[in-house]
Amino acid sequence: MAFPKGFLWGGATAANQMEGAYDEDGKGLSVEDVTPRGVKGVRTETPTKDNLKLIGIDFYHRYKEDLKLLAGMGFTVFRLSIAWSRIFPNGDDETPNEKGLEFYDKVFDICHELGMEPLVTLSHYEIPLNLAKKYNGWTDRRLVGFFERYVRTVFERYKGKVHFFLTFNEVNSILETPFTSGGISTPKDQLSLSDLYQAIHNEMAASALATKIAHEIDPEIKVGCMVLSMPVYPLTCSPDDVIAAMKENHKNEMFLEIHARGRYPGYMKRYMREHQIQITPEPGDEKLLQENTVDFISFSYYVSVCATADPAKNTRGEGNLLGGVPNPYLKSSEWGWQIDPQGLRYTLNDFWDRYQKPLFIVENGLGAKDTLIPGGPDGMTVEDDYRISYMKEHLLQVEEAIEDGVPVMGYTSWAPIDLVSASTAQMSKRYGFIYVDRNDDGSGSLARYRKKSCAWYKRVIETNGRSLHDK
Ligand code: BGP
Repeated sequence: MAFPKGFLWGGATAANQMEGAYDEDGKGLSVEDVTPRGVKGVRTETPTKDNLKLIGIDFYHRYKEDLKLLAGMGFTVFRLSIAWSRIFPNGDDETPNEKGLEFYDKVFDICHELGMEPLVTLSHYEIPLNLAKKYNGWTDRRLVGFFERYVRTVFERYKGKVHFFLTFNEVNSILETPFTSGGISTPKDQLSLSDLYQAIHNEMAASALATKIAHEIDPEIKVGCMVLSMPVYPLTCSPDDVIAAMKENHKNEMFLEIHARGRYPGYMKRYMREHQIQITPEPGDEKLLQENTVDFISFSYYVSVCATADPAKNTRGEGNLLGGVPNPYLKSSEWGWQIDPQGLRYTLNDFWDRYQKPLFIVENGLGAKDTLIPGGPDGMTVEDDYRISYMKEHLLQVEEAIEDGVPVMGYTSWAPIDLVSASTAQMSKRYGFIYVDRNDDGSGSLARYRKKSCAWYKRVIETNGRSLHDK
């Protein structure tokens, strides 16, 4: 029996992809409200009707029913994010928006009534738009102060209600999507490496500061970093490819080194030197990072990729924001993301070997097209055996890692209920155990229907993973 007692089972979501109500009760605009085509798409000046996130799946008004459906699967944890712009509409406001705070009070209270521990991301691709426009996002050190005010408000307000916080969602994705991840308005092709790494440094300082403040306000709080994990394998066993893969991995591992060990790794100093990257840390930053490492490491896991030193083979496939050379041994999802369950076992072992911090898988799942048919407990359903088999394969690898001796705190699948995709802003890229009747053109009743995977996951949770071995 591999999954330990108390293993946290649940699902993961983000405010901007689910809540809707983008301008209700004093909420300000976030960067997501002006990116109707997803992270790599165009930006608009003001929100446009074709942006599905403005309504999302209307969680803001349906949270009670939705939380009940999730708890119905036996969830013991529910990952969600707080929309920063609901609490500080412009990001740089002096005082918080009470209505925004009240909303999350209600959500957290219901989570507890239903037996689910909230796992809260403080910043999940939804930086207040004003901070992007006025300060160029995290390139400006003043954001550390604004973030400090926001997190202090949140930690104080929800003291006793939230015990697990994550600072920045997929913090390393800023390398690829600086606007979505870092509120950086400068187009990526014009952004200097110095500005990019200054923004990263500012986020690292803000993350350490948040960890410090959380522990001061409530020593019971556990703070984790959240990285986009994506093992990079050498395309061949040529030593050149091995080094190419090592260098690609370093770009992402740097974020873990800083969060878990509190210092910039040597290879990063070299990279900065060789690329003439100039950043200006504040006095005291070194100590701040050193003294406030995270309590645990959380990560998303969807894909692995390859790297090669051979320019002729250096193509780029699709994959969760950060991509790489496709692996000839793996199959892909309908969106071209390569599926590699063993990569999850590998990642868990790798992170544990290096950092010796408890690990939490806070995103993993299959984005697929679903067909609604009559049946199921709600009159309509989806026979999503492909999703069940994806999750089963991955969870069996989590079990292997636990057998390997890796301490895994929990698993929250992305996303337990269909919501708007981050990369493509589609509804049709569905991840849920619960179907939401909304289409890419915005039509649909928003009704919820439990899919076949819903009963399957319920049983996995109820048996603490033992049913994964059912014939
Ligand atoms: C991660 C994000 C999520 C989520 C997920 C699935 O990158 O943290 O917000 O959306 O991937 O990606 P997508 O929605 O693009 O399919």
